[in-house]
Amino acid sequence: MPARTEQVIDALVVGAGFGGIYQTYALKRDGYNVRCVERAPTAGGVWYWNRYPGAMSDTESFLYRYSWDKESLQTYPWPNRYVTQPEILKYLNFIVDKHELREHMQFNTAMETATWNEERKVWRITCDTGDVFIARFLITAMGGLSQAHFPNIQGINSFKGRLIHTQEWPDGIDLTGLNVGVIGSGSTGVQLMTAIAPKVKNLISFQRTPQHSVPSGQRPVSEAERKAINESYDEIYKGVWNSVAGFGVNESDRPMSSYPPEERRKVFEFLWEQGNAFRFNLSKFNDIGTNLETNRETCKFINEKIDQIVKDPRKANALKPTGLYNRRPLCDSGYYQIFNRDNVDIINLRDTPIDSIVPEGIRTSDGKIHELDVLIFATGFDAIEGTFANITIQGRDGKLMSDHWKNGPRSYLGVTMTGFPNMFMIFGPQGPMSNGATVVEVEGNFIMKLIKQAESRGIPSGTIEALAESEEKWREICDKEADTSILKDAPSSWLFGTNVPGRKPVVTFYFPGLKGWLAITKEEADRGFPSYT
Ligand code: NA7
Repeated sequence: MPARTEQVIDALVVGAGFGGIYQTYALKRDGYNVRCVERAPTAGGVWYWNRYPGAMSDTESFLYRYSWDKESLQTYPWPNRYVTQPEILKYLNFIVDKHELREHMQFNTAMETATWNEERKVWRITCDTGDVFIARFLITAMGGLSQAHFPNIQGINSFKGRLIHTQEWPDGIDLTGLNVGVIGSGSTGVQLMTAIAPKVKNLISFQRTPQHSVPSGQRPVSEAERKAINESYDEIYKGVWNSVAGFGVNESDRPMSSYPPEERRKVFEFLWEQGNAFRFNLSKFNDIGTNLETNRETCKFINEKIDQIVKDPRKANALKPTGLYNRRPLCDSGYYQIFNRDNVDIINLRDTPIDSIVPEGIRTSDGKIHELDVLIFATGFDAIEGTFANITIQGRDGKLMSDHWKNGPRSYLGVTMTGFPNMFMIFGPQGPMSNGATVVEVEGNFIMKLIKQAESRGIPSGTIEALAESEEKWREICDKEADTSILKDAPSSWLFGTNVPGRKPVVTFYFPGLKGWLAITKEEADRGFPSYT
């Protein structure tokens, strides 16, 4: 790789997804010389990579966008209740062009190393293209879910058909008339299988753990609805910033026990009809995620729905979770219904685990070979830690980020780390557990405040870095907050780093979400950043 000359800039943003686009905009707006590098050929982040059939946001359209571009908030079209992957990709690229950010962006460029120079108080960043940046500020916006988790199943390399991971979806592949197997039944697997079932010859879901899913309620949005939303955006966002999850739901303050038993069923039916996993979870009962009785009653309702929808009792039994409703909530556009099709089957891996992948397909423990043309891995992500796995970041005194995270990913407030001055993360570990499109904005705003605070200590030499005790205390707070949640007992979950063998289990989110995080970061700024040095 030919060495390129060093580009001296104020700030380097890594990643041009939702987070990186906003950070690039905010830095440019405030007069910084900013560059943004992105490994994909265009902007979009996860929405560039995850273009499998059926990919859609399950945050409702009116909030799956930026609040700061008030004009686009009012005028950019979104015809349906949810935006699909192509629509999101188009929107993000529209924003990039509208705000003339593309000229600050360099695509097909992956960051490889970042090294802090204590003497010069700058980061030296190298990329796989040979580019070298010298920047006072480094902002990683590479997404929490950007490294595919590809489980190493015995015989995987022997398969004669096509192997695909959903986040590396090949252009132009046509599944029509093919025998397709899917491993993975999380958000991705559910969306994918629902979309491809009518097209493929045969679809087999190789399901390890069934999950509860509720209807998404995807539908067109009328002009009158859009007008009403446009007129109340200020109020809507006030509500979002004052909520835990930030999904535009009026979060209930009533436990299920406060509803008479005969009313609960009606409430559940209403929630089912209304659609949306976050509304289902948060809008009527406030203790689905914290109270075992409430959680079990919720499971019972969803399992009854599965029994009503799925005609074949064998398939219905396979689809019904036996555990709690404690994974990342799912919603779908007719997932359970696809199992009424003759061309769709389900293999319950709890009864017959995968023995191995063979040239013809998958062999299960009962000796049966399921013949496949295409095998799709909807097996999720090596979340957060995986994002940084191929990058070497070396902070003050030569400290490696991988060492700092040797007991699992950690941060202060999700955005900063002790020993890594003037480095900020969007979607770092222990940030607010809330709607991603909103989180990137509030984290981005806080990062701008931190940058200005660093500069108040001198330009170009000012630095800011979280105190070791702040980071330690934050870890304790996040652990304690997660302790009251039933989600922590999930069998495997990227929210706790337990979905990838070998990773250290860790609480990766701050459970009180936006409301709690905004209060803490406001106090931090109002008091002159006492948790930083
Ligand atoms: P998830 O939610 O992590 O789901 C991964 C799925 O893959 C889940 O059903 C896993 O089963 C399954 N899996 C993983 N490894 C295996 C092996 N070895 N054998 C069988 N099945 C396996 O990823 P998604 O992509 O669906 O969603 C991630 C996020 O993207 C989601 O939370 C949204 O925020 C968007 P398991 O349950 O572990 O038994």
